[in-house]
Amino acid sequence: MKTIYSKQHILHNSLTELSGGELVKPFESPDRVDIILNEISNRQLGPILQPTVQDLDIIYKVHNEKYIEFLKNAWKEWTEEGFKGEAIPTVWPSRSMKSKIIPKNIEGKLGYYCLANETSISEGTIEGAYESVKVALTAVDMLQKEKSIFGLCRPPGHHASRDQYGGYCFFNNIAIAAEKLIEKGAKKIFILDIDFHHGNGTQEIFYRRSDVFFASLHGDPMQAFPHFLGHAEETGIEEGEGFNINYPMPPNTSYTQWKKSLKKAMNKVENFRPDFLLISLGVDTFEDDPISFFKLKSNDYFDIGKSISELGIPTLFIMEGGYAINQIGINTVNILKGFEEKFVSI
Ligand code: 5XA
Ligand code: ZN
Repeated sequence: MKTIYSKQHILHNSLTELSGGELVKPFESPDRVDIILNEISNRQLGPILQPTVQDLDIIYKVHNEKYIEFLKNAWKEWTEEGFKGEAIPTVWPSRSMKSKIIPKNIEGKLGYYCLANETSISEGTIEGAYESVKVALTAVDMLQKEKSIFGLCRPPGHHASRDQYGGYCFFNNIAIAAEKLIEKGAKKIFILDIDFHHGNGTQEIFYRRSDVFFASLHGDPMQAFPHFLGHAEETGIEEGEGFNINYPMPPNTSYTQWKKSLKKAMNKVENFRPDFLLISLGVDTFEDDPISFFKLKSNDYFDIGKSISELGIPTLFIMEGGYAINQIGINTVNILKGFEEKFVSI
């Protein structure tokens, strides 16, 4: 399987994350990519390629124009205001403040466009986020000829909604990939999100649509980030009714329990009969992940890959989360190897 990644992901290299009331080194760090690449090389998954030149205007199909403008200027406006640290909001249009007017000042704008303030913006953040989109778009181009591709996106994307960033995400890479496949003629796309966290951004983007089915397996939002979306009752609206499905699971969920949800989601894939399957691939379901609470083991990831491959659908894997730094490479490559060894096109 070919892997696409951009050397330039390093442009996004924030030094701080607000976690447990402290500013810590971000869990979503550049070395995650190096460790995955190392494992890909050692286990000879396949060639590792840089993204090609891409028309990035497709981002406007997924994200709001003012949001993109905000991201482009956020770091400049923050530093011009004289702030010394990395950009983090302190105030939001919360339930008791209903005005829809977008503030002019950067502190207000950050609150308007941010959904979770663990995610700092720093010099190069937006440039890094564009690189991640290029990876996803290049992977789409190659998927036309291959049965499967791995887009090693960093920063990740599934929390980014039409006009909000957070959860380490700025542009929704997988949603942009889906739009590009549709632009190239695909009629039906299935996005299966197996990251520990609910893909709130992807859900929001496609919630009214029937051409992109979204299914997510994740920690119950009553207990886990992003807390305010990801319940089983969320099934889509208008034309999208019935094309969104969530499988929230409790703390300490084992692979046996998790796989029951995977099987249900796979039934949905089979019934939908998509042209392409897109996987939001997070390995923060791992038992030693520092910010999550499922109990999957390294060998389980091989079985996940094998199971998904049994669907026999051309599949694009897009990297999302995973922070157990010593096992992130093994767990990620186990999924991809499991898929490769089993895939038979139907
Ligand atoms: O999939 N999303 C993540 O891994 C980020 C979660 C951030 C929690 N503060
Ligand atoms: Zn996650």
